[in-house]
Amino acid sequence: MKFKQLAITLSVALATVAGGLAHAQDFKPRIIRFGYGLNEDSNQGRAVKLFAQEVEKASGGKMRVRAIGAAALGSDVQMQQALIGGAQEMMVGSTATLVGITKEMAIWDTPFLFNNAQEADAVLDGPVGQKVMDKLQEKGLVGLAYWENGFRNLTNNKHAVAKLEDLDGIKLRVMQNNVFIDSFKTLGANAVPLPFSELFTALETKTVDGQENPYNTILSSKFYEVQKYLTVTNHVYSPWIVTVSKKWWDQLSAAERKVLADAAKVSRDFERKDTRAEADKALAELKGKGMQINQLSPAEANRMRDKLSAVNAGIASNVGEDLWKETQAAVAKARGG
Ligand code: TK8
Repeated sequence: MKFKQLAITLSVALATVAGGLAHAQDFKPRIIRFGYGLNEDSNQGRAVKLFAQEVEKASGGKMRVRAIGAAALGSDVQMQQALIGGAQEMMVGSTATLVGITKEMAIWDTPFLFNNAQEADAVLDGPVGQKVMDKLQEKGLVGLAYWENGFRNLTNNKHAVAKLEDLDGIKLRVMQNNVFIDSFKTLGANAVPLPFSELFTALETKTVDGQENPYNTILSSKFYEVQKYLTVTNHVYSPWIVTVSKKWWDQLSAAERKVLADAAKVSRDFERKDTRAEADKALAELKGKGMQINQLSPAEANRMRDKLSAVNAGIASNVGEDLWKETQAAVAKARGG
Protein backbone atom coordinates (compact mmCIF):
# COMPACT_ATOMS: atom_id res chain seq x y z
CA MET A 1 0.00 0.00 0.00
CA LYS A 2 1.38 3.39 -0.94
CA PHE A 3 1.71 5.99 1.79
CA LYS A 4 -1.00 8.24 0.36
CA GLN A 5 -3.46 5.38 0.14
CA LEU A 6 -2.59 4.34 3.66
CA ALA A 7 -3.19 7.90 4.83
CA ILE A 8 -6.63 7.94 3.21
CA THR A 9 -7.55 4.56 4.65
CA LEU A 10 -6.37 5.67 8.10
CA SER A 11 -8.22 8.95 7.96
CA VAL A 12 -11.44 7.16 7.02
CA ALA A 13 -10.87 4.72 9.90
CA LEU A 14 -10.16 7.56 12.34
CA ALA A 15 -13.23 9.39 11.17
CA THR A 16 -15.22 6.25 11.90
CA VAL A 17 -13.95 6.22 15.48
CA ALA A 18 -14.46 9.95 15.93
CA GLY A 19 -17.76 9.93 14.04
CA GLY A 20 -19.96 9.96 17.10
CA LEU A 21 -18.06 12.96 18.37
CA ALA A 22 -18.37 15.13 15.26
CA HIS A 23 -19.01 18.77 16.14
CA ALA A 24 -20.33 21.63 14.08
CA GLN A 25 -16.81 23.05 13.77
CA ASP A 26 -15.74 19.88 11.92
CA PHE A 27 -17.84 20.97 8.95
CA LYS A 28 -17.13 23.89 6.67
CA PRO A 29 -19.80 25.28 4.37
CA ARG A 30 -19.30 23.30 1.16
CA ILE A 31 -21.07 23.08 -2.17
CA ILE A 32 -20.71 19.70 -3.82
CA ARG A 33 -21.36 19.55 -7.55
CA PHE A 34 -22.51 15.95 -8.05
CA GLY A 35 -22.97 14.99 -11.71
CA TYR A 36 -24.62 11.96 -13.27
CA GLY A 37 -25.64 10.81 -16.73
CA LEU A 38 -29.23 9.60 -16.45
CA ASN A 39 -32.43 11.56 -15.98
CA GLU A 40 -33.56 12.84 -12.59
CA ASP A 41 -36.44 10.37 -12.82
CA SER A 42 -34.27 7.24 -12.90
CA ASN A 43 -32.78 4.81 -10.40
CA GLN A 44 -29.57 6.86 -10.60
CA GLY A 45 -31.35 10.18 -10.05
CA ARG A 46 -33.38 8.89 -7.10
CA ALA A 47 -30.28 7.57 -5.34
CA VAL A 48 -28.32 10.80 -5.90
CA LYS A 49 -31.26 12.68 -4.35
CA LEU A 50 -31.11 10.46 -1.26
CA PHE A 51 -27.33 10.95 -1.10
CA ALA A 52 -27.84 14.72 -1.10
CA GLN A 53 -30.39 14.53 1.72
CA GLU A 54 -28.15 12.28 3.82
CA VAL A 55 -25.14 14.57 3.41
CA GLU A 56 -27.07 17.69 4.32
CA LYS A 57 -28.65 16.03 7.37
CA ALA A 58 -25.41 14.53 8.70
CA SER A 59 -23.46 17.78 8.29
CA GLY A 60 -26.10 19.92 9.96
CA GLY A 61 -26.80 21.64 6.63
CA LYS A 62 -23.18 22.72 6.15
CA MET A 63 -22.47 20.45 3.19
CA ARG A 64 -24.87 20.99 0.31
CA VAL A 65 -25.10 18.73 -2.72
CA ARG A 66 -26.01 20.25 -6.06
CA ALA A 67 -27.21 17.20 -7.99
CA ILE A 68 -26.90 17.69 -11.74
CA GLY A 69 -28.30 14.91 -13.94
CA ALA A 70 -28.83 14.15 -17.64
CA ALA A 71 -25.12 14.65 -18.34
CA ALA A 72 -25.59 18.42 -18.01
CA LEU A 73 -22.04 18.58 -16.62
CA GLY A 74 -20.76 16.32 -19.41
CA SER A 75 -20.42 12.65 -20.27
CA ASP A 76 -18.94 10.19 -17.77
CA VAL A 77 -15.48 10.64 -19.31
CA GLN A 78 -15.70 14.45 -19.25
CA MET A 79 -16.85 14.48 -15.63
CA GLN A 80 -14.03 12.12 -14.60
CA GLN A 81 -11.54 14.63 -16.02
CA ALA A 82 -13.29 17.48 -14.19
CA LEU A 83 -12.97 15.55 -10.91
CA ILE A 84 -9.29 14.84 -11.49
CA GLY A 85 -8.67 18.52 -12.26
CA GLY A 86 -10.70 19.65 -9.25
CA ALA A 87 -13.34 21.52 -11.28
CA GLN A 88 -16.13 19.23 -10.01
CA GLU A 89 -16.41 17.45 -6.66
CA MET A 90 -18.38 14.24 -7.24
CA MET A 91 -20.10 12.01 -9.77
CA VAL A 92 -21.59 8.58 -10.32
CA GLY A 93 -21.11 6.69 -13.57
CA SER A 94 -20.22 3.35 -15.10
CA THR A 95 -17.01 1.63 -14.06
CA ALA A 96 -16.67 0.74 -17.75
CA THR A 97 -16.05 4.37 -18.67
CA LEU A 98 -13.16 4.51 -16.15
CA VAL A 99 -11.06 1.87 -17.88
CA GLY A 100 -9.02 4.48 -19.78
CA ILE A 101 -7.92 5.88 -16.38
CA THR A 102 -7.70 2.72 -14.27
CA LYS A 103 -7.26 -0.39 -16.41
CA GLU A 104 -8.19 -2.75 -13.56
CA MET A 105 -11.81 -1.53 -13.81
CA ALA A 106 -12.09 -3.71 -16.95
CA ILE A 107 -12.45 -6.74 -14.71
CA TRP A 108 -16.14 -5.77 -14.23
CA ASP A 109 -16.67 -5.87 -18.00
CA THR A 110 -16.02 -9.62 -18.17
CA PRO A 111 -19.05 -11.12 -19.94
CA PHE A 112 -21.19 -13.34 -17.68
CA LEU A 113 -18.87 -12.73 -14.70
CA PHE A 114 -21.80 -12.77 -12.27
CA ASN A 115 -24.86 -15.02 -12.48
CA ASN A 116 -26.98 -12.85 -10.21
CA ALA A 117 -26.99 -9.63 -8.22
CA GLN A 118 -26.09 -11.36 -4.95
CA GLU A 119 -22.79 -12.54 -6.44
CA ALA A 120 -22.12 -9.03 -7.71
CA ASP A 121 -22.79 -7.51 -4.27
CA ALA A 122 -20.50 -10.01 -2.53
CA VAL A 123 -17.56 -9.44 -4.87
CA LEU A 124 -17.94 -5.67 -5.34
CA ASP A 125 -18.37 -5.01 -1.61
CA GLY A 126 -15.61 -7.48 -0.71
CA PRO A 127 -11.80 -7.21 -0.81
CA VAL A 128 -11.50 -7.51 -4.62
CA GLY A 129 -13.98 -4.69 -5.18
CA GLN A 130 -12.13 -2.52 -2.66
CA LYS A 131 -8.75 -3.26 -4.23
CA VAL A 132 -9.93 -2.19 -7.68
CA MET A 133 -11.61 0.91 -6.21
CA ASP A 134 -8.42 1.93 -4.36
CA LYS A 135 -6.50 1.92 -7.66
CA LEU A 136 -8.35 5.12 -8.57
CA GLN A 137 -6.41 7.09 -5.95
CA GLU A 138 -3.18 7.02 -7.96
CA LYS A 139 -5.13 8.77 -10.73
CA GLY A 140 -6.70 11.55 -8.69
CA LEU A 141 -10.05 9.95 -7.83
CA VAL A 142 -11.45 8.47 -4.63
CA GLY A 143 -14.07 5.73 -4.98
CA LEU A 144 -16.74 5.50 -2.24
CA ALA A 145 -19.21 2.79 -3.26
CA TYR A 146 -20.42 0.63 -6.12
CA TRP A 147 -24.04 1.13 -7.04
CA GLU A 148 -26.03 -1.10 -9.37
CA ASN A 149 -26.41 -0.22 -13.03
CA GLY A 150 -27.44 -3.81 -13.65
CA PHE A 151 -27.48 -6.69 -16.11
CA ARG A 152 -27.33 -5.41 -19.65
CA ASN A 153 -29.72 -6.36 -22.42
CA LEU A 154 -29.78 -5.71 -26.12
CA THR A 155 -32.15 -3.47 -28.07
CA ASN A 156 -32.20 -2.63 -31.77
CA ASN A 157 -34.42 -1.29 -34.46
CA LYS A 158 -33.73 -3.75 -37.31
CA HIS A 159 -35.14 -7.12 -36.34
CA ALA A 160 -35.54 -9.48 -33.39
CA VAL A 161 -32.24 -11.06 -32.38
CA ALA A 162 -32.98 -14.74 -31.80
CA LYS A 163 -29.63 -16.22 -32.78
CA LEU A 164 -26.03 -15.09 -32.97
CA GLU A 165 -26.13 -14.51 -36.73
CA ASP A 166 -28.92 -11.95 -36.28
CA LEU A 167 -26.30 -9.56 -34.90
CA ASP A 168 -24.35 -9.55 -38.17
CA GLY A 169 -23.91 -6.02 -39.39
CA ILE A 170 -26.07 -4.40 -36.71
CA LYS A 171 -24.57 -1.03 -35.85
CA LEU A 172 -24.48 -1.21 -32.10
CA ARG A 173 -23.54 1.60 -29.76
CA VAL A 174 -21.24 0.44 -26.97
CA MET A 175 -19.59 2.28 -24.08
CA GLN A 176 -16.17 3.83 -24.72
CA ASN A 177 -14.33 0.75 -23.57
CA ASN A 178 -12.22 -1.88 -25.38
CA VAL A 179 -13.80 -4.91 -23.73
CA PHE A 180 -17.24 -3.85 -24.96
CA ILE A 181 -15.92 -3.09 -28.44
CA ASP A 182 -14.16 -6.48 -28.61
CA SER A 183 -17.14 -8.35 -27.16
CA PHE A 184 -19.61 -7.09 -29.74
CA LYS A 185 -17.19 -7.38 -32.64
CA THR A 186 -16.69 -10.99 -31.56
CA LEU A 187 -20.45 -11.49 -31.74
CA GLY A 188 -20.53 -10.08 -35.27
CA ALA A 189 -22.03 -6.65 -34.60
CA ASN A 190 -20.57 -3.41 -35.88
CA ALA A 191 -19.61 -1.91 -32.48
CA VAL A 192 -19.57 1.90 -32.33
CA PRO A 193 -18.27 3.51 -29.11
CA LEU A 194 -20.25 6.62 -28.10
CA PRO A 195 -20.84 8.50 -24.84
CA PHE A 196 -24.21 7.77 -23.25
CA SER A 197 -25.15 11.44 -23.50
CA GLU A 198 -25.23 11.12 -27.32
CA LEU A 199 -27.07 7.83 -27.41
CA PHE A 200 -30.73 8.82 -27.65
CA THR A 201 -30.08 11.14 -30.58
CA ALA A 202 -27.88 8.54 -32.29
CA LEU A 203 -30.74 6.03 -32.05
CA GLU A 204 -33.33 8.56 -33.13
CA THR A 205 -31.36 9.68 -36.19
CA LYS A 206 -30.45 6.03 -36.96
CA THR A 207 -26.74 6.77 -36.73
CA VAL A 208 -26.74 3.45 -34.85
CA ASP A 209 -29.30 0.62 -34.94
CA GLY A 210 -29.06 -0.54 -31.37
CA GLN A 211 -27.55 -0.37 -27.92
CA GLU A 212 -27.30 -2.40 -24.72
CA ASN A 213 -28.23 -1.30 -21.20
CA PRO A 214 -30.23 -2.55 -18.22
CA TYR A 215 -34.05 -2.51 -18.42
CA ASN A 216 -34.16 0.42 -15.98
CA THR A 217 -32.20 2.65 -18.33
CA ILE A 218 -34.14 1.56 -21.43
CA LEU A 219 -37.19 2.75 -19.52
CA SER A 220 -35.91 5.94 -17.84
CA SER A 221 -34.11 7.14 -20.98
CA LYS A 222 -37.18 6.37 -23.12
CA PHE A 223 -35.23 4.20 -25.54
CA TYR A 224 -38.52 2.38 -26.22
CA GLU A 225 -39.53 5.44 -28.27
CA VAL A 226 -36.73 4.76 -30.75
CA GLN A 227 -36.11 0.99 -30.40
CA LYS A 228 -38.50 -1.78 -31.37
CA TYR A 229 -36.77 -5.02 -30.37
CA LEU A 230 -35.44 -6.08 -26.99
CA THR A 231 -33.52 -9.33 -26.55
CA VAL A 232 -32.97 -10.62 -23.03
CA THR A 233 -29.25 -11.43 -23.02
CA ASN A 234 -28.01 -10.43 -19.53
CA HIS A 235 -24.56 -10.55 -21.12
CA VAL A 236 -22.78 -8.57 -18.41
CA TYR A 237 -23.45 -6.95 -15.03
CA SER A 238 -22.48 -3.26 -14.96
CA PRO A 239 -21.67 -1.50 -11.71
CA TRP A 240 -21.84 2.24 -11.24
CA ILE A 241 -19.27 3.81 -8.95
CA VAL A 242 -19.52 6.94 -6.82
CA THR A 243 -16.30 8.93 -7.10
CA VAL A 244 -14.85 12.06 -5.52
CA SER A 245 -12.19 14.46 -6.77
CA LYS A 246 -9.07 13.57 -4.79
CA LYS A 247 -7.84 17.16 -4.99
CA TRP A 248 -10.97 18.22 -3.15
CA TRP A 249 -11.15 15.18 -0.83
CA ASP A 250 -7.65 16.00 0.43
CA GLN A 251 -8.98 19.32 1.77
CA LEU A 252 -11.80 17.73 3.79
CA SER A 253 -11.82 17.03 7.52
CA ALA A 254 -12.16 13.45 8.73
CA ALA A 255 -15.74 14.18 9.78
CA GLU A 256 -16.62 15.54 6.34
CA ARG A 257 -15.13 12.49 4.64
CA LYS A 258 -17.09 10.21 6.90
CA VAL A 259 -20.34 11.98 6.02
CA LEU A 260 -19.69 11.37 2.31
CA ALA A 261 -18.55 7.75 2.74
CA ASP A 262 -21.56 6.90 4.91
CA ALA A 263 -24.05 8.62 2.61
CA ALA A 264 -22.61 6.80 -0.42
CA LYS A 265 -23.28 3.48 1.31
CA VAL A 266 -26.75 4.34 2.62
CA SER A 267 -27.74 5.45 -0.88
CA ARG A 268 -26.10 2.35 -2.37
CA ASP A 269 -28.32 0.09 -0.28
CA PHE A 270 -31.39 2.09 -1.26
CA GLU A 271 -30.33 2.20 -4.91
CA ARG A 272 -29.83 -1.54 -5.24
CA LYS A 273 -33.27 -2.27 -3.76
CA ASP A 274 -34.93 0.39 -5.88
CA THR A 275 -33.18 -0.80 -9.06
CA ARG A 276 -34.12 -4.44 -8.51
CA ALA A 277 -37.74 -3.62 -7.75
CA GLU A 278 -37.95 -1.49 -10.88
CA ALA A 279 -36.20 -4.11 -13.05
CA ASP A 280 -38.68 -6.75 -11.90
CA LYS A 281 -41.55 -4.75 -13.37
CA ALA A 282 -39.71 -3.20 -16.32
CA LEU A 283 -40.20 -5.89 -18.96
CA ALA A 284 -43.97 -5.72 -18.64
CA GLU A 285 -43.80 -1.94 -18.83
CA LEU A 286 -41.56 -1.96 -21.90
CA LYS A 287 -43.95 -4.39 -23.55
CA GLY A 288 -46.76 -1.98 -22.73
CA LYS A 289 -44.78 0.78 -24.43
CA GLY A 290 -44.78 -1.33 -27.59
CA MET A 291 -41.42 -3.08 -27.51
CA GLN A 292 -41.22 -6.58 -28.92
CA ILE A 293 -39.36 -8.73 -26.42
CA ASN A 294 -37.71 -12.11 -26.91
CA GLN A 295 -35.67 -14.50 -24.79
CA LEU A 296 -32.71 -16.33 -26.29
CA SER A 297 -33.16 -20.09 -26.38
CA PRO A 298 -30.81 -21.87 -23.94
CA ALA A 299 -28.84 -23.21 -26.92
CA GLU A 300 -28.35 -19.73 -28.40
CA ALA A 301 -27.52 -18.25 -25.00
CA ASN A 302 -24.78 -20.87 -24.67
CA ARG A 303 -23.41 -20.11 -28.12
CA MET A 304 -23.19 -16.45 -27.16
CA ARG A 305 -21.52 -17.28 -23.88
CA ASP A 306 -18.97 -19.53 -25.62
CA LYS A 307 -18.14 -16.93 -28.24
CA LEU A 308 -17.71 -14.21 -25.64
CA SER A 309 -15.29 -16.30 -23.60
CA ALA A 310 -12.79 -15.44 -26.34
CA VAL A 311 -12.39 -11.97 -24.82
CA ASN A 312 -11.44 -13.29 -21.36
CA ALA A 313 -7.74 -13.81 -22.09
CA GLY A 314 -7.42 -10.20 -23.23
CA ILE A 315 -9.11 -8.91 -20.07
CA ALA A 316 -6.87 -11.07 -17.86
CA SER A 317 -3.70 -9.78 -19.51
CA ASN A 318 -4.94 -6.18 -19.27
CA VAL A 319 -5.95 -6.22 -15.62
CA GLY A 320 -3.16 -8.64 -14.60
CA GLU A 321 -3.34 -12.40 -14.06
CA ASP A 322 -3.34 -11.97 -10.26
CA LEU A 323 -6.44 -9.78 -10.21
CA TRP A 324 -8.13 -12.08 -12.74
CA LYS A 325 -7.52 -15.12 -10.50
CA GLU A 326 -8.52 -13.31 -7.31
CA THR A 327 -11.77 -12.25 -8.95
CA GLN A 328 -12.54 -15.76 -10.19
CA ALA A 329 -11.85 -17.08 -6.66
CA ALA A 330 -14.11 -14.41 -5.11
CA VAL A 331 -16.92 -15.32 -7.52
CA ALA A 332 -16.49 -19.03 -6.73
CA LYS A 333 -16.65 -18.20 -3.02
CA ALA A 334 -19.80 -16.10 -3.52
CA ARG A 335 -21.30 -19.13 -5.31
CA GLY A 336 -20.48 -21.21 -2.28
CA GLY A 337 -17.74 -23.14 -4.13
C1 TK8 B 1 -24.57 6.94 -17.64
C2 TK8 B 1 -23.81 5.74 -18.21
C3 TK8 B 1 -24.74 4.54 -18.42
C4 TK8 B 1 -24.01 3.35 -19.05
C5 TK8 B 1 -23.81 3.56 -20.54
O1 TK8 B 1 -23.76 8.06 -17.66
O2 TK8 B 1 -23.03 4.44 -20.92
O3 TK8 B 1 -24.42 2.84 -21.34
O4 TK8 B 1 -24.73 2.17 -18.85
O5 TK8 B 1 -25.26 4.16 -17.18
O6 TK8 B 1 -22.77 5.41 -17.31
